[in-house]
Amino acid sequence: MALQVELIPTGEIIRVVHPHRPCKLALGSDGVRVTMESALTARDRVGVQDFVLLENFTSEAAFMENLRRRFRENLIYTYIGPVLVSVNPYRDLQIYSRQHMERYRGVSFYEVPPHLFAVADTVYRALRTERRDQAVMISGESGAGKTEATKRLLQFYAETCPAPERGGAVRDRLLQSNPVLEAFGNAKTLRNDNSSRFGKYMDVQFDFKGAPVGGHILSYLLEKSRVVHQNHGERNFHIFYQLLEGGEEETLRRLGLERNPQSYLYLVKGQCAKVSSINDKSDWKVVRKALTVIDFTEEEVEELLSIVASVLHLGNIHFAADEESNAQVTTENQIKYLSRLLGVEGATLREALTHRKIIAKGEELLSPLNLEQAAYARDALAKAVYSRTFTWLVGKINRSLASKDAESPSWRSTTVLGLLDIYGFEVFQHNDEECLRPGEATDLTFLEKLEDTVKQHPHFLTHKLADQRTRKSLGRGEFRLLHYAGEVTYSVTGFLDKNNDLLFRNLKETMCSSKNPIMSQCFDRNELSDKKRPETVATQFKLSLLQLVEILKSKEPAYVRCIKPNDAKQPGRFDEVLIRHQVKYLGLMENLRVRRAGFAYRRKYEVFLQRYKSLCPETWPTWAGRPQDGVAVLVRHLGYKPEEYKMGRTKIFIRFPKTLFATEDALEVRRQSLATKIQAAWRGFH
Ligand code: AD9
Ligand code: MG
Repeated sequence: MALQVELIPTGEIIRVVHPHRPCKLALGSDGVRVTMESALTARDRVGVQDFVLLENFTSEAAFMENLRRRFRENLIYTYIGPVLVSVNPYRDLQIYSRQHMERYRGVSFYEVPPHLFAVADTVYRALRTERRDQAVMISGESGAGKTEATKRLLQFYAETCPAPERGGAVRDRLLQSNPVLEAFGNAKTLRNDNSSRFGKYMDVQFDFKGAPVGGHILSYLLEKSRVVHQNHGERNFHIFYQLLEGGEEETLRRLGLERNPQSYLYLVKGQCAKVSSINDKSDWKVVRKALTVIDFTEEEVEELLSIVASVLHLGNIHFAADEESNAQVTTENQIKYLSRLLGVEGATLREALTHRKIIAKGEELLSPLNLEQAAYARDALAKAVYSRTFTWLVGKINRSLASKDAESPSWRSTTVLGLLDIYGFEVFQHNDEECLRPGEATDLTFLEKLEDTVKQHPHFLTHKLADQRTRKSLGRGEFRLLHYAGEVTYSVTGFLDKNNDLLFRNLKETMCSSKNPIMSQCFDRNELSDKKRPETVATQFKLSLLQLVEILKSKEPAYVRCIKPNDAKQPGRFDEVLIRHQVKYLGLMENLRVRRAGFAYRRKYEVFLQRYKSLCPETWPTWAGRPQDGVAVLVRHLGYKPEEYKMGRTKIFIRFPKTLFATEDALEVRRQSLATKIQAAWRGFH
C-alpha cells in the first residue's frame, strides 16, 4: 500500500507528515536528505511539537488539546512553523543552563525539541549568514513571560557568542542593564509580581565576527501614575522598597529615610509592601552592583538615590488650609530634606508647591492654590521627577552600551538584533465582587464620558450599555472592546493619570534651578521659554510607536507568542477559558492556517475583511459594499504588491506568510494605538 505523505514547507526544510514516525526532508546542497527525528525522546514527542503537524489543524479544540497535553508534561514550547508558542510554567524547569544552550547551537530547528534557544540560535545564524538585521517580537498578556523570554535570549547571546576583540565589558553591561531598568520600571501588580510598567525595545549590535559590541534601548510610556497611586494589592516601583530594605544605615540617614515603607504615603496605597515572591534586600544588592557595571560613579549613585528619596519625601508633604482656604505646607521637615536632596531653595519650593505663577500682560502674578490644587501640584512634581529620571537612566545606560567602535570603519559592518518586549495588554478576568474604592470617581466620570462619545460604536460595551445577560460579566469600572479575535475587557482604574503632564511653571523653574546634576539634566531651562504646548503622553507614545514600526520594518522578524496559563500565578494550572481567549487574541489559529497553507494562504473574503478591516479607514468600522471589494480596498491600502496575492471567486490567496504576518503586526500596533486614543479622549475631557 502506498504511503500517504503530505508535504508542508516550513522554511528551507520540508516536513513529512508520516502517520507513525516523525521525519523530515532537508534540502541540502548535495540533494535531499531524509532524517528520522531520532534526537527526540518519547517524552519530547508528547502531542505534536509543531502545530502545523496537527491532523485537524483548523480545530481550536485540537489546538488546545495539544497545548494542554504538552503543558502537563512541562513541555512549554511548541512551534507554529517558525513561530514559538510559550506557556508560562510558573516554576523553574531547569531548561536554560549552559548545557541547554550548547544543545541548541548550530542544529536545525527541527532536530531538537522546541525551545526559546532554538529561536535564539536560528535568528543569530540568519544574522551572521545573511547579514540581515533581525528582530524577535515577543508578545502576550501581562504575566505571560515576555520579559523572562527577553532575559533568556540576552543571556544566550551573552554566553554563547564570541567575545569582541575589545570592549568585552559590553556583554556584562547588556546583562546588568536589566536589573536596573526593572528596579525603576517594574512593579508588583495583581497580574504579575514583576510587571514591566514600560515598553521596551532593545537592539544588540554584533560585529562582523558575530561578537556583541554594543546595544541601545528604546523605552516608551512609563506608567508614571504609579509613583503617586497604587491599586489595592499593587506596589509602587521596586526601587523604593529595595532602597528601604537594603540600603545601608549610613545611606538612609543621609537621605533622611526610615526603613519602614509604611512611613511613606506613596508606598501604602496598595497595602502590600511585602511580597512573598520578592526579596527586596537581595535585589537591592544586585541593583547596586549593576549600577557600577553600567558605569555609574559613586557620585552619580548618590545623586540618583537622592532623587528616589526625594519622591518619598514629596509624598509626605501635607498641606493645611489657612483662613482664606489657601494651602500652606505643614511639614517643614520634608521641605528641609527636599531642599538638601534636590539642591533647591526651601522657600522657593514651598512657594511653588502652594502657588501658581501666571504671566499676564508681561507681569508675573502669584495665585495661591487651594488644598486640592496643591496636592495635585505635589503629585505632578513627583511624577515628573520620577519619569524624567527614568528617561535619563535609559539614556545613561545607552551611553554605557554604545559601541566603543562606533567611529571605526568596522562599525559599518555591524548587524543588529532587536528584542521587542511589547507592552503587555492587561486582559481582565472580570470579578463582579470587586468593590469600588474611593478615588475612582474621576475614573468613572471618564467612563461615562467615554460612553457618551463612543456608545454608538458596535465594538464598545460597558456595564450600562450591555444587555441583561452580558451585564453580569462587566464590572462598573470596566469597558469592553470587541476585537475580532475576542473580547478584551479593560478597567478604567488607572487609565487616568490625573493629567500628570501639567507641571505648573514655577515648579518647573524650581527644578531647573536644581543643583542635583541629574535633575538639572532632566529639567532644561529651554523648556521654560518654549511657547509651544508640551507633547502629551498620547502624542509621545504615538511617536515612539511609529519610530518602532520603522525600526522593525527594516528587520527580519521572528516571533515568540507567550501565554499565561492561569491568573493565580500557579504552576501546573491550565485554565482552559483564559488560554483559549489568548489563543484567539494572539491570532494563533490564524498563524497556523497561514503556515499550513504554505505558499497559498486562502481566506474567505468575509473572514479576512472582518479581521483586518480596522487597518483601513475606508473599511472601518463597516464596509457597505461586497466583501470582495472591501478586501480589494483593504489590501491596496496595506500596500500588498500584485505578486503577493490573488483575488479568487470567494477567497483571497496570499503567497507569502510574511505578507500576512506583517498585517498581523499592524493589527497589534493598532490595538496599542487604540489604548492611546482612549487616553487622549480622557485628556480632552479633563
Ligand atoms: V508584563 O506585561 O511585564 O506584566 P511579562 O513580561 O509577560 O508580563 P514576565 O516575563 O514578567 O511576564 O513573567 C511573569 C513571571 O512568570 C516571572 O516573574 C516568572 O516568575 C514567571 N515566568 C515567566 N516565564 C517563565 C519561564 N520560562 N520559566 C519559569 C517563568 N518562570
Ligand atoms: Mg514584562
